[in-house]
Amino acid sequence: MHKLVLIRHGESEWNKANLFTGWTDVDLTDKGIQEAQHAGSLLQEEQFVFDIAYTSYLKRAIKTLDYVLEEMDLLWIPVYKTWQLNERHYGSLQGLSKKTTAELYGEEQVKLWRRSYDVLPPALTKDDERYPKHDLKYRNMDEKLIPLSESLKETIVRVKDYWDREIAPQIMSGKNVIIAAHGNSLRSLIMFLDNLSPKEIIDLNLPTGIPLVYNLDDQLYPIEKYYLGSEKHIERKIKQVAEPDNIME
Ligand code: DG2
Repeated sequence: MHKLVLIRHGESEWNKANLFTGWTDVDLTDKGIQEAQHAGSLLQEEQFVFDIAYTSYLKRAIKTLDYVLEEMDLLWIPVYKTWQLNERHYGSLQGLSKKTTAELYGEEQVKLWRRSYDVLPPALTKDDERYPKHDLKYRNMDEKLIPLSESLKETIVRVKDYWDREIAPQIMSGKNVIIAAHGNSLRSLIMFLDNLSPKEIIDLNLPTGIPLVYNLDDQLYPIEKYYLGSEKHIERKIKQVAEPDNIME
């Protein structure tokens, strides 16, 4: 049996402000740091050990992984960063308030943009300062791969490509893997791991900073999966992601 742990980064500045974030490189809040540290100590208590870690190019996920590994005294393990685990690109919604967008376009439209499988958020134009090619991180990236907007469908293609090429072979070879990434890049991963339909994926919301543990068989089919932590607390956090206007503490 193989163990895989997925963790969405801790609360970010823009999660707190309820803004569409996507590829915007915002930092963790103090609460986000605490969430990451708490996740690390839970994993430590449960005696998890990782051989290798993966994360995105975005600091909210990179720092979350760092805080987790620090708590576990595993800062020494190899960490691979890739744009392919970045959050789904939210197009020209990036930087807009989720609440105001719902008031302008209606709750239903915003739910389609946030949770549907294949509805694309409005695209950026290449002269927009938010176009990733203007960011140092992506300067060597093939322009054909740089998104102007992504639905979950496009996000899955790039996440699955990286999974098949890099992550799955490591797990198959017996390594324990942790992946620190984002709400929608992890929903993408879960969609193909759990073989969910476009209808089933709509209701999947990932809480910030909570380790999601998968036990996988030799073909990497899930045998069991569970969140680490108090069920009630996790349920509240999931609800908050689904309805971010109802801010709870
Ligand atoms: C959030 C997810 O990404 O937002 O891009 O706004 O996981 O990096 O905080 P993350 C964003 P929703 O799809 O839940 O609205």
